[in-house]
Amino acid sequence: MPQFDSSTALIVVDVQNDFAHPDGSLYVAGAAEVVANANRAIARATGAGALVVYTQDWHPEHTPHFEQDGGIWPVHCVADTWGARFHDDLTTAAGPTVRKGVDGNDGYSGFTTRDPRSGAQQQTDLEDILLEAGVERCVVVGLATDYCVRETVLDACRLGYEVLVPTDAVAAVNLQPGDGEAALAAMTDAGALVDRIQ
Ligand code: VGL
Ligand code: ZN
Repeated sequence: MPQFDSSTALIVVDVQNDFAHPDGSLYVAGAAEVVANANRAIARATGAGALVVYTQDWHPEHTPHFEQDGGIWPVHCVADTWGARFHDDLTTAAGPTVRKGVDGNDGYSGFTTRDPRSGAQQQTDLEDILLEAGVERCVVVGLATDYCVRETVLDACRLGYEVLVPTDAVAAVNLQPGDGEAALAAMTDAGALVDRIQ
């Protein structure tokens, strides 16, 4: 796990029941280890006075993001349902939560969401929260490596942050075998430090 300090933020991506619980509709294999290692990172960040920000995928009942409505995903993380809640084992409330996908947008990145029909992009509050806290470096953990972690990391790199991704605190959906590895390679190409960081 990396060293935290007051100019480093820990971004905990989408550790919600639908991704992190075996009964979840989009359960990601390896999520239990992610929860344990995310908790370790949260404890270290909190102890070092670093900002912790959580993201939540937060969808309406119908959105073109879902297969039933023309998209590719099973129904997941519907606002105010069990599936959208943080996994019970996750250390919560160490910092603010940014919800994405509200209004039916695709919300892969914690920083930006996108209308799946028009492609129009919208900002979440995440960048403002980081700016206000004087953050220069982001450590990104959570689910899933090949979707929300990847997009959050790529946006953070684009925005000029130094980005670290501890590989033992992320896990991939792997719709296609190798998606997780490809996502980690894309993050490395974008300038992120992707490693088993102790
Ligand atoms: C995610 C698929 C659909 C994620 C969100 O959090 O990685 N994946 N919506
Ligand atoms: Zn989603």
